Amino acid sequence: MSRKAFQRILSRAGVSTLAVVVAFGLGFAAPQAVAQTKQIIRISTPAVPDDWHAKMWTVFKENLDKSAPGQFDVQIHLNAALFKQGTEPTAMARGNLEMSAISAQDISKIVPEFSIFTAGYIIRDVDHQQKVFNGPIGEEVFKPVIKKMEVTPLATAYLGTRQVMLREVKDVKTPADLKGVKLRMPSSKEWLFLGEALGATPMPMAYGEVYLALQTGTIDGQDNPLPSARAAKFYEVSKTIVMTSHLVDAVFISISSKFYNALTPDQQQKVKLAAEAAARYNNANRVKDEAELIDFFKAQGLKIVTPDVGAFRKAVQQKYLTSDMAKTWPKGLLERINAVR
Ligand code: KDO
Repeated sequence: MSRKAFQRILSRAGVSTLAVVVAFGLGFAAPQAVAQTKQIIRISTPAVPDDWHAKMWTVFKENLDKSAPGQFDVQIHLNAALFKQGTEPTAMARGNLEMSAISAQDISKIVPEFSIFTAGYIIRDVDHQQKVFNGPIGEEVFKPVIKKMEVTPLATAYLGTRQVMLREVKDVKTPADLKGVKLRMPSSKEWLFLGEALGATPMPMAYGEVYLALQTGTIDGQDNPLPSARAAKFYEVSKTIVMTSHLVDAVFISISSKFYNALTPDQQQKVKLAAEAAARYNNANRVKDEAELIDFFKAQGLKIVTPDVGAFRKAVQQKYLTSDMAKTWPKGLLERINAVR
């Protein structure tokens, strides 16, 4: 074929003259190579722009653009703008979304035994969390996720340690002090169970509605890690933080298996490394924030309450261990999690 004829075909396909010249200059590259398009990676998250697990997606994008130049078009959608909170796993399984950071509660809906990670006071701290999920236990518990959900977890991001925040000034020492408190929880039965275990009256609500609900008094409080409370400005409409530290929370950076399995091994490796870099960035910043934020909130006029964490731990653990949920937990897993040091 002459260069002119080739150029006519390609220009109808939207390929520029420059690309044709370059292709011929390189010794006639195959038309597919010339017209190669980037693979689109759509990301959806309810995270607000100022939060670390929103910013981590830019780290993901930059890493991938660097390691696999020209191969991917990473599109980041924050504030649940693309998919509603909690609907991301289904969207990924169906191939309508490529990536998200999903919660243990999302996973438990399909993989009930994963609910062990939704239980309060099981994971001790960020180091424990990272060791559990990056070690043999992680490998084991992610297998049914990949199999049943058609979603592949790539890295574990520390969301932070959840604390209770209330819109009024209140002294809370034990779960009994939360009796009748309308505590917003994310909308799933695993989350509501946690709210109940804390002694409160849980109210399901999407993350994006929490600020207004606190402002208007539709709810009395909500629980989230301190960095998220700063980023979403919940402190502007709260007066008390009760340092219950009830859940050392994670979100799992995950990818649609349909999409991931269609990548070359080299691309898979690069996507995974980029996800790990994003998680590292998030984790380091959240840990730093958690150490500094108490002072920030105090300066904003909030009352910081140190409750009887032992009383909360005892009540919450008791409620979980005697629940139907615990019956789905693989035998010996709790002991193995506890033994990770
Ligand atoms: C929330 O809705 O309280 C929560 O913290 C739950 C998490 O699993 C996660 O979805 C998170 O919101 C969002 O990423 C927003 O920070």
